[in-house]
Amino acid sequence: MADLKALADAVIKGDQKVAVEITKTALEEGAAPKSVLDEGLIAGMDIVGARFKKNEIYIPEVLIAARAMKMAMEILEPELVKAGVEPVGKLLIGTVQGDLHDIGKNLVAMMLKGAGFEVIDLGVDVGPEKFVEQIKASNAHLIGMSALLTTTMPGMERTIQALKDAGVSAKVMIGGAPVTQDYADKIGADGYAPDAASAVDMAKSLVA
Ligand code: B1M
Repeated sequence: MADLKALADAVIKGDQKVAVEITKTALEEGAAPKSVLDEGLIAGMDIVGARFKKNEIYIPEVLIAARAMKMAMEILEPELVKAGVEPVGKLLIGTVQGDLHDIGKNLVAMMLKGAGFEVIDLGVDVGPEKFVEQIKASNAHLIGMSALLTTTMPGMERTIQALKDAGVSAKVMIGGAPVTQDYADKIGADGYAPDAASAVDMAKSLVA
């Protein structure tokens, strides 16, 4: 039987080729897609997240690991759908209006995918109206907003207000270099995370 611990190790090392090979072999041998996800890909990304939090590894290693996970997910995803496996939660994410920074937002999105979330990425420069329109269309449980400029942070508050006005009950999580817990509290966000690994913990607690 394919070694799912070796799959987790391949993700941790960012070895795309091995991650894809083991995923294919595991499925061919009849492993349950959910086990491949939980014991292989998510187990690997959990360790990556924990090491990133402890500053044992840095952004480039996380991006490489996330890429390996993404390649393996492309093979696994159709099998998960066939098997009717539900994601941990559905999250809509975007960088707020006027802001084009997306490296941190992409990292958060990748880590959340690695943790089993379905992620709909709206990209950059996302205005309140688009967040409202897309949350209604997707029925996502969570909205994630990223801002890197002090001048674009108020877009988070405007979006929260627009969501309230539209009667949307999805939880809101925010982050980005200038964003703080105090700011999150001030504008009524449900959660704040200082980094991508903490964003996974926060998202899990918000959908629990
Ligand atoms: Co710009 N930029 N930039 N920039 N840029 C900063 C942010 C800046 C601090 C540089 C500086 O002056 N020292 C400064 C902002 C000052 C401020 O407002 N306080 C700045 C500025 C001023 C600008 C322009 C206005 C410059 C100009 O044109 N005059 C301009 C604005 C354009 C716009 O957006 N409208 C601009 C443009 C750019 C580039 C396009 C050149 C490029 C962006 C490329 C891209 O993203 N595709 C760029 C870059 C790369 C930076 C720096 C160098 C790096 C940002 C980054 O990617 N960090 C940055 C200076 C710096 O930080 N050293 C700077 C790495 C990334 C992984 O971290 O995004 O913080 P970060 O994400 C972290 C956490 O914050 C958290 O998790 C991530 C991973 O741990 N997180 C979340 C992020 N989002 C989250 C969401 C969550 C939870 C956690 O929940 C949903």
